[in-house]
Amino acid sequence: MKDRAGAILSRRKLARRLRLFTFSPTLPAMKLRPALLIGLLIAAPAAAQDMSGMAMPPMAGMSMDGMAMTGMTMTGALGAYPMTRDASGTSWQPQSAEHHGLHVMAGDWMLMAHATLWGIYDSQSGPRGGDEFFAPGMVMAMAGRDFGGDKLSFRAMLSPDPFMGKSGYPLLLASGETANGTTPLLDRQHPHDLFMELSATYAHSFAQDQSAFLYFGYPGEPALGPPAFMHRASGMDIPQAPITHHWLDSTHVTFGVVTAGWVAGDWKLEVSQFTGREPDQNRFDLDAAKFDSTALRATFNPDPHWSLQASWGFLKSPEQLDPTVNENRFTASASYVTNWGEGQSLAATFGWGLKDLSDGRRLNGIFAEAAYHAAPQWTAFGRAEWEQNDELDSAGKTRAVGDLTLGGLYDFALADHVRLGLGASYTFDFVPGAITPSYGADPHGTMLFTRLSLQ
Ligand SMILES: [Cu+2]
Repeated sequence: MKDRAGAILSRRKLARRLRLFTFSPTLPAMKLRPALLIGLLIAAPAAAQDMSGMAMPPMAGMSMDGMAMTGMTMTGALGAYPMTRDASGTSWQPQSAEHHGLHVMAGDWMLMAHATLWGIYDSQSGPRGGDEFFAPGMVMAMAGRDFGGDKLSFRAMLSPDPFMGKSGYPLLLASGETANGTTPLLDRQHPHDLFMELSATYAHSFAQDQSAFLYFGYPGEPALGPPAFMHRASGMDIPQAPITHHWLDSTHVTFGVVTAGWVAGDWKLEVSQFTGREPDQNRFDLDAAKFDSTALRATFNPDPHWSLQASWGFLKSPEQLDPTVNENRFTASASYVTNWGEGQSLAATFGWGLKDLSDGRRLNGIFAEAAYHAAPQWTAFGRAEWEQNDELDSAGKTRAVGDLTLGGLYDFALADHVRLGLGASYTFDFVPGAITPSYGADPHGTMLFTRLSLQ
């Protein structure tokens, strides 16, 4: 009965939302179908949440506990393993990771919603730094249902990043992508696209723990690298992007991805065909899909605490400003998560990425990051990075640079599924003597931030 009421409500909301999508001038007619689908995905969980805010009895499926009581198995989108293993795209993390999201059953469909909105005051030192306030984040909606062991799921992820402007935010030593289509974005982190993921996944079970899956995303995330930084347990509490983003996980927003994979127990093997070109500077639209690049990834979760992956990708002409250069990217990473007590946990990831460029340049990047929840409200985090970068020095020389970020966050529970966090972080930047003058003495960055989470 509640489901039916929800459906009626969502139909009305849906109509409103679809109008928004249909009138978007940047979407050609042939691309409207995914937009409609996504409108539906976003409308349905939102409508269900509206219901819970009304004078209705709490719904049985509102929490993980509620779900367990109804006898639902919370399995992953790609096979018969615990859902907490699923991270961004088709990537895995340790299944001890906390699962974020509001859950509602609507008939046979399980709907989930999750949102994070940051408000960050950022001050980066020296001539190449700057002071700015910006508000990154994401809103994610998922819908999944079982067909006697097989599983169909949809995911939509949107970001408010484009509203911060094409040139993103100040971040010393960050490089990658462009704000104007003619010069590279340096010492600034690019905004993510409004549409970060619109994807569909179908998984077919063969036996108890074996399955094959097909993932389509436009945009989506190919099988390359660890889970994207804002989706992995060790990185999601850190307000800034890693400077090694383009060495490891920058392909998380790719306009056109098809991934086929095989899950056998704790192993996953997958292959992707995707668009090699990074998103362009117009962050509100959908870029052209080319499917000209390939990636392979092997993932192994030996126990609930660990997730290991190794991947290779051939990226055809990834950079808009360097279109004749192709890239072979190699990555390997290990993630660890453990929980104890109520809301206490430790999550850590170590990763290496190599950009092997077709013009002979070979650039390595390494990062290690951790988030420690001493109590449900308290988080301490840190990230250390080192990379070989050939864009930061205006002479084009390859330079080894690094950073170390330390910070903390306190979360206030505003409601059952809503938290407001206050935090601060400090970054030490390490720059070789040869380019020190342009960064000033003792380059560093400070961030003061709030974070609103719906989870
Ligand atoms: Cu990114």
